[in-house]
Amino acid sequence: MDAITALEVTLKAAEAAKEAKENYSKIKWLFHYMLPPIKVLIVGESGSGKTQFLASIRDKKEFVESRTKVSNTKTLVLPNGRRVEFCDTPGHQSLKTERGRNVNEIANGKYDGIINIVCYGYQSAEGIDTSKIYHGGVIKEDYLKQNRGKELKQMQEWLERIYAESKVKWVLTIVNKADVWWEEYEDVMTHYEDGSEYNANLQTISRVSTISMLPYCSVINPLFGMPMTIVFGEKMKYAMYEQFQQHLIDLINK
Ligand SMILES: Nc1nc2c(ncn2[C@@H]2O[C@H](COP(=O)(O)OP(=O)(O)OP(=O)(O)O)[C@@H](O)[C@H]2O)c(=O)[nH]1
Ligand SMILES: [Mg+2]
Repeated sequence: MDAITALEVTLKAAEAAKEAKENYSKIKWLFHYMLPPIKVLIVGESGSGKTQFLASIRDKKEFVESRTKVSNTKTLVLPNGRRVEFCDTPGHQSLKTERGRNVNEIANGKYDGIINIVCYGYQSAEGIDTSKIYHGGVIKEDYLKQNRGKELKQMQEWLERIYAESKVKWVLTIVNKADVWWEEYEDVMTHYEDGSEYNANLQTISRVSTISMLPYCSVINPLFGMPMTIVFGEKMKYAMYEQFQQHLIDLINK
């Protein structure tokens, strides 16, 4: 074999190896895609941003404005091909029966993970009289405290369904609306971290679950039309999205 032929053979072999590698990646992706989807239940108080969160991770640009009345399922395909099926539930107190159906399925082993959407009391509500919750351009502490109490109360609905028989392997708390509470970062984290009442509630299920928490922003928007101090931008929002995506992959691969 002369030098030119040897070079041609080497180049062809390199090309074939590249093609084989690409095909292998495609087959691996397809293999992941064919696996049964990971099932995740999304819970949280009305107005905490469950539906908007789901839109943000599925790269849907729509702005969510109305309360969810009926639970519904949306699928996300991860970069490696793995499908994740999210069940969005209605958070309003009057819709306890509707979401109760999904919460009961926790005990039946349907869900692999739970995402609890919280927002440090900055829940929005339809038809709210804003004059009752504002004072001097800031939201009244009473309103926020009351909402934080509702968050704690509602989590009991699903916590008590996670017994040893349920398949739930992880519970992730998404502290949503970072654009709204960003300047209170320390207080917000302390409210949900180790040592808090919120965390103590979660620790009651620590034997069967991985418990974690992430700050998040689903959309940058003035709450109740209140003027915003621009300290939080799209770059930070995207960084939080990327952190969430990686975290979800890690939880699934655990
Ligand atoms: N500023 C800001 N607003 C948000 C964020 N996430 C959600 N919202 C807004 O909060 C409001 C409530 O969001 P939803 O997604 O409807 O809340 P939900 O938890 O699905 O409420 P229910 O369906 O009633 O249970 C909407 O106007 C959202 O656009 C966020 O990260 N930042
Ligand atoms: Mg909703």
